[in-house]
Amino acid sequence: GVQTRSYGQRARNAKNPAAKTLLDTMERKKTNLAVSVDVTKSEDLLAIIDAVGPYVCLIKTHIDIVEDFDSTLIAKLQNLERKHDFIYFEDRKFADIGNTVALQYSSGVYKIASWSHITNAHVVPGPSIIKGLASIGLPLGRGLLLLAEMSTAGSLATGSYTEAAVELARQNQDFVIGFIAQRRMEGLGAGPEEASDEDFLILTPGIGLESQGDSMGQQYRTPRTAVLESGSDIIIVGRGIYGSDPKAIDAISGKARRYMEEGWKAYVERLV
Ligand code: 5BU
Repeated sequence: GVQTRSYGQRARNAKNPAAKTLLDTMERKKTNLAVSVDVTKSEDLLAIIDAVGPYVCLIKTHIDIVEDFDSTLIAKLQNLERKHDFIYFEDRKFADIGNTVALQYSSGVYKIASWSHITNAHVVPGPSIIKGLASIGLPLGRGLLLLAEMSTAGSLATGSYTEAAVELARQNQDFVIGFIAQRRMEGLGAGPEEASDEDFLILTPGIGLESQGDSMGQQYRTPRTAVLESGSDIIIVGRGIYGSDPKAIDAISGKARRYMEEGWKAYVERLV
């Protein structure tokens, strides 16, 4: 089930604008690294994004953990997006009825849909959550990831739940561009030999080279395991890059480069 087409080939076939931009960026910058920047001060957030920007296709945010958020932060995030050529993924994990998620996505303090190219949702509510988010996101050219699996020990998102997430994605291919998952699930169009023109991105968190996990259930696997063995398209790395000291900007750049190289090497090996 490992995807063997190149990111560039897949970009050419992509219909959703966010998926197309993401795949094009990956091919152009030669990176399948997303950095998850989970810090609480906007100054640190901006400095880390600036440091890892050259090495990423995607920056993942949890905008609601920023203590000193104000609307000027969005313009600063967008300046970094232009400077370094990546896109944003707000890891909001929507989980409510369609009407509520449409409001949470478009409104409030964060106005996520206005700046975040990609967001994600749990499938607990069923198809209505996709309908609600699509009512806001589709006209803006945004893309949605469904949470098919989680990286945590004892996750309940397994088996028939994961299969149901795949089925919901298939029914909404204009807006659902892929999954948060630990592997490319069976039956998802994987190579040139498969006639299906469906194409879903697999984004995998829980990636670390130095640590096995944390004290709160997080579990880490290497970029190589995720990309080469499990068919993931994008590795998501947080504390593995900025964890030891969010102020040590040179060390953070160096680590981002290392994860980028590991992820790309595994992808190139997978292509042949
Ligand atoms: P870490 O510092 O690399 O452990 O951060 C991982 C990030 O990915 C963090 O922002 C989580 O919220 C996010 N995440 C995850 O770790 N595992 C999951 O299954 C999902 C999201 Br979904």
